[in-house]
Amino acid sequence: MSRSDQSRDPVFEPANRGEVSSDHPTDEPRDGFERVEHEGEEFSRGAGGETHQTAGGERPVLTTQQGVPIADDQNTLRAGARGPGLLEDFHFREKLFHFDHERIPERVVHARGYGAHGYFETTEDLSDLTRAHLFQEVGRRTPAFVRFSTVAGNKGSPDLARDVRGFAVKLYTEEGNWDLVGNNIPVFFIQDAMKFPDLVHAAKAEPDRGFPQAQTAHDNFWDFISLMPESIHMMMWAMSDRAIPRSFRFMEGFGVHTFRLVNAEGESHFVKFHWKPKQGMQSVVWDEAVKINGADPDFHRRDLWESIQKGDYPEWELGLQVFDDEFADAFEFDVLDPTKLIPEEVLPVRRVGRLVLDRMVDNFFAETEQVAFCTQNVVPGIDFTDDPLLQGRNFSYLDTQLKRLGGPNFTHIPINAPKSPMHLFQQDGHMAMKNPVGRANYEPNSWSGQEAGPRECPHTGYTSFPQRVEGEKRRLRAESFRDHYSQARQFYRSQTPVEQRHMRDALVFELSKVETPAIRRRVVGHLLHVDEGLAEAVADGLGLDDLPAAPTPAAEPRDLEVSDALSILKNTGGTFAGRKVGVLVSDGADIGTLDALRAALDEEGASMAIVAPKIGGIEASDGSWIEADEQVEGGPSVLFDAVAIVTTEEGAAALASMPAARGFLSDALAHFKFIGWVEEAEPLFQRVGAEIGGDDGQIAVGGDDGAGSFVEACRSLRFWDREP
Ligand code: HDE
Repeated sequence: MSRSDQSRDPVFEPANRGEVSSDHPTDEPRDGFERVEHEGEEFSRGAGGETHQTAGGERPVLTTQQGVPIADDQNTLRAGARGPGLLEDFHFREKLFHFDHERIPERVVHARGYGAHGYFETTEDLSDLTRAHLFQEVGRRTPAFVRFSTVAGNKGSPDLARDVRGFAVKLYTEEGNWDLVGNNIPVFFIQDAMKFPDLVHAAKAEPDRGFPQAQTAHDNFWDFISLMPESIHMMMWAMSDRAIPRSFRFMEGFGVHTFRLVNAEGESHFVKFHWKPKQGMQSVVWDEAVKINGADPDFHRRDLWESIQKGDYPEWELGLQVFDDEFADAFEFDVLDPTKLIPEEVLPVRRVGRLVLDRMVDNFFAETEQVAFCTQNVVPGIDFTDDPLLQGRNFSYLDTQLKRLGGPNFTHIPINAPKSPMHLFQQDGHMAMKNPVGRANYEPNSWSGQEAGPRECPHTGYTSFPQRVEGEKRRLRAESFRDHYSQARQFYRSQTPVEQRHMRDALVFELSKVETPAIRRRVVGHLLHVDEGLAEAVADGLGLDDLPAAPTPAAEPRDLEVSDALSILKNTGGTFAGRKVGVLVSDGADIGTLDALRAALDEEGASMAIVAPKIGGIEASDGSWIEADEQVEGGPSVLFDAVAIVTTEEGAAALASMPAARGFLSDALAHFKFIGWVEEAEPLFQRVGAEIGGDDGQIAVGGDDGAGSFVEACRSLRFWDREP
């Protein structure tokens, strides 16, 4: 046989031709295709009308983007089996062309994110305050899409980076889309949008070396912070446990800026938006965050995915702080200054609705990646204020979408399109999919009926609040924005001692990564204005010989009332619902104890995962087989909110010889977790140098009440008394 004949050799026949793959996830034809019967054979009919015979009538035929059926997806078209590829191979060319263009620019900030669908339900009629359609009636539901994110890291960065979290909500109201593009921290680093590029450059990887990734623990960030006193308040939040949330479900969200609500009479009130997690608040400890990033860099994604998959839908209440000019004038800070908050004790948060996330996306790229949030997306009844950061954002977001999504028609992508009717004369551009129908593409026009197209409506259309504006055209920072330390001090002093320790440790950790001693000293100088005790403790942690001088403040810091709402540990919710216990087991583990644990956790709305030496599982005390959810190497205790050790003595001894099992227990102890135990587990405790039941955070889970007592203790989330 000559070489040119090889293609006829069966060995070189295209693989799988005409075969049906049995692992195709669904029998359903692709979206937009209907299945039809034709002369006894099944066909899948494309939207364009052409028909393709399915392989064996079971699966849709693979096609090109043009809908042309493909016979061979395994081999390029060649001149002879060992010959050169041919230019006319349109299928190969199209496949590679498309693959080569799969990436779009990642977001310049908030690149790493995870989204879910849900709805917002109004629980209080707000028609006296705003004409926004979604707030007009109790029980009204508005579809919502939420994207959570970190800020500094690239798309592939780990979830547990110490960072601010984005909390961006798109509400598809009947009068258009309202985007509330917030964070999990109620204040921002800077007061003027002019400084945003500098802030982000300083926070992200340093430009000469391209690292560190998703870290503020480096010179550039702290250099910038130390030279920008207005950032000190938010810096304190970023050094608190707010920046290492347990997961998206356990964090608050904030609109940050002061906005306006405008009612049908045209009256305006100021408003600050809050999202309050029904699940309570919870964070991890730093050492845990570091380890989670290795054990499961997608920890937050997985958490949201799993909770929605199992029907445990995360929920937040929408809270409003509503106030008028009189309050704004009397309040001790400028309500337009985004580095300041209004304490809840000064102005209570009114709960007016709930946000429920109940559906994951069908496709991550199409929805979560392509979703385009814009602060300027507001609806009638919601308006802006002159907060200089908000004004700058209104400019920036549209701009960034053009770059990221490649054209002005990104609103045609389903995730961005309003669910209310759109009638406009805008047309054409890249990827236009919704051009106006008919003759008129301008206005005014003298056509009539359908031909005439839409017209503006002064009654129902969006009208801006007619706020008076005056002043000289200058580049100025308002005098009323001068106090940079008082609220930072208030934040620190509102924390529990445990949280204050964590902030001190975070500062020492971050500043110890800063190579330039002068930058470390400058930061400690600022801390003297926040709290002297804190400054001294950080100086000590850094090994400074003396305390640096405090910089001269623009405004002398004041002592403000402590605000309990600012602490996480004062607002954990007192429930263990939605949390997960990792139960380390061995062969022969007592089935009664395991069953009781599972029942008690079920009742609480929590779950449990079996962690075993082998993923295949174990044989329990009654001879039944229990499958493992994690093999101990891949299921370290950092992935769980609490743990239990349910083994035989022999099993515990075997586990004691495994570093991962020892780490499971010693980390749980070091991270202040509640630990359930059975006596037989003692050899493992001994091996890690711990006394079994040695503190009140360790609870015997055997016996009649063991499981119940364990779950009850877990409601406190962590046993902080173990902390030295
Ligand atoms: Fe953003 N921000 N931002 N930001 N921001 C973006 O828009 C910007 C700010 C926030 O999940 C970008 O689509 C400027 C404050 C979230 O898709 C960009 C300023 C707050 C998200 C942008 C700020 C936020 C973004 C990057 C200072 C909290 C992710 C990609 C004036 C209230 C949204 C994009 C998502 C994203 C600009 C400050 C929250 C470049 C100029 C303050 C949650 O447009």
